Amino acid sequence: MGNFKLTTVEEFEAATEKLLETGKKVGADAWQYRAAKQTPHCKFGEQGVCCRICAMGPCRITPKAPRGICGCDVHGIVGRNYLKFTAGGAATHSDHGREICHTLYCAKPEGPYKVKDPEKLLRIAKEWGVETEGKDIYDLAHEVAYLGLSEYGKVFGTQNFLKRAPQHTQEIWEREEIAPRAIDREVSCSLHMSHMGCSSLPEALIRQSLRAGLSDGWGGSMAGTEFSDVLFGTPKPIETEANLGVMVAENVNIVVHGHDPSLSEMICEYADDPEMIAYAKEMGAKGITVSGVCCTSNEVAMRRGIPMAGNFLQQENVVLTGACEAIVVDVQCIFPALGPLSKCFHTKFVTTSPIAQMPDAEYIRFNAETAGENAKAIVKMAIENFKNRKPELVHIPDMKQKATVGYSVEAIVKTLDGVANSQVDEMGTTKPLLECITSGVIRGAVAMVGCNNPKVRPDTAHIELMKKMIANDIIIIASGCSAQAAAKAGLMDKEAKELCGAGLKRVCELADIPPVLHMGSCVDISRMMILAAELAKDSGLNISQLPVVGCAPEWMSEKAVSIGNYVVATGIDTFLGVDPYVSGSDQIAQLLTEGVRDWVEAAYTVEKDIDKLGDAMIARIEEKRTALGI
Ligand code: MSK
Repeated sequence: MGNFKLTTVEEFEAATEKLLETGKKVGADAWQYRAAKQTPHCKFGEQGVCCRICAMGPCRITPKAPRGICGCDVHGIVGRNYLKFTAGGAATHSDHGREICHTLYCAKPEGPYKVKDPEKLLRIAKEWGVETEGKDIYDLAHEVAYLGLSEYGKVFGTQNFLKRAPQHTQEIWEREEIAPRAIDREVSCSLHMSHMGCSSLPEALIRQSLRAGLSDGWGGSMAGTEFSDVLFGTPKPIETEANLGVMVAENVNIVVHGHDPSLSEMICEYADDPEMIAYAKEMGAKGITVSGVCCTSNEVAMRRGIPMAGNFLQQENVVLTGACEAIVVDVQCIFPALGPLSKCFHTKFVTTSPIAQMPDAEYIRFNAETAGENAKAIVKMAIENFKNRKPELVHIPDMKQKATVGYSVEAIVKTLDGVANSQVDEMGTTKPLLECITSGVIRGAVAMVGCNNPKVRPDTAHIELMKKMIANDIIIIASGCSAQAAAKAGLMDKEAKELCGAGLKRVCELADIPPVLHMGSCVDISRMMILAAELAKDSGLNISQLPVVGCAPEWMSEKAVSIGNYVVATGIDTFLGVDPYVSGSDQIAQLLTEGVRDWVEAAYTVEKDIDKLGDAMIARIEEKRTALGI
């Protein structure tokens, strides 16, 4: 195994403890203290039985008060809350996708945004029936971007990307009336249905939850992923590093955080500019280091090899190092705590989007038309802040791991081509991967996704489950903060093959891959849907027959529920380690964990015991193999 060693959760925690000590010296608050003050949580909220959708309440359901003032029972209340939660997630992902469509619409040959993957643009144009012959690539980009934007409010029909799914899946969506129409329509329809005096029938509420989820996964998120690839390049395997040790004490440290790559791509461009590097040196630094947190980090790691400082629950830690000149955020998953925390240090907390405005921040409004100037101003601000550091507060934990990232579907197909032990197929199919699965060299795959949540010891569930899966020859595709947990631990180092069962280890060696493949950010779970669709088409099986499951063991956001709904609605069993506030209704819980299987051939499993969750996933994968006779 050479010198390879995973970073343990105990080591993470010891490093965090030391940073919290620094925080105490300057009177900084932290999520660990706030979580303690918020515990125990409100039981009504946890069970989903509190209704505050009209001003007659709030109504809380108890044995003595089994109905709200309007007469709605607990199942209607829990179901409406679940649908609203989903709509929040679908709106968020999809609005991200809309921003990316808009950025593509603004692309120009002279920049700042250019078309970096014209082949992908041509593929999408043909798929959508757009004439490509003899067209200037930028004219085509604008035409396709306009069509992409139109998907949000299309008057008739369903989402264009649905045609990427296997015929059988499309038929299910039609039959069950969950094929998403206009993206915005599914969000507003969800809010309409869950308004006072509309739906309270569990089946109707859960059906719309699946539909709104699909409008995200096969609509807005897919647009976000596909058009980001067109603009910034489709990811290919690339080396990077992960954990706080990627920050460099002698350099100006800029940390990008959030989700939208339009901002972070520009920051990376300008941080690399010789003029800016010279300016940093003039200000006493040796250079400029850009690193990332959350999904913005995943985006720039996959395309540029920018190192990953950490995931969701590590966002405060980057400031606590005392070596962060600027934490620059765009949208989603940003703690408002970063404002007051930054004030305890010299750090500039820079918000950039009208969507995510927060107190105690410097607001530099970023938009596609002025992106270059905005990014330059932010990089300059960080450089000029270097001199304000308090050296006595600087401590960067000496902790990082190597990681190979950048496994888009295209990259996975290309990389695994040639690995299967017989009948290697031509480029462009998933057949080599299928061959590994049907021969049993790989038993199956788990899509590991989602956040951290203080309800779970941070990163433990991600890491322990991944270790368990790969030891059982189950390959992992990971995204979001789950991917970063893996990278920080060392599971994206190719040497992690040593932790695999014999079959997966052999595949890792032959294909020269780590056993946990980094597929990107939260919106990139759409890549996983495309991979599942291709595997089904190439094998002639239904998606639900594939030995593949999804898992979000530490999820926390509304987006995660929307994701779970589209993964299940695509036919993939999904395993959660945190309850989605539905335990108050046995009818809603039954629908999600069993009933929806009759509609979409998959369902949820919720299990807080991580070991049992892992066993259940392996059992499900083996069950599917047995059913296929492989
Ligand atoms: S960033 S949604 S904490 S995965 Fe996409 Fe991480 Fe979850 Fe945000």
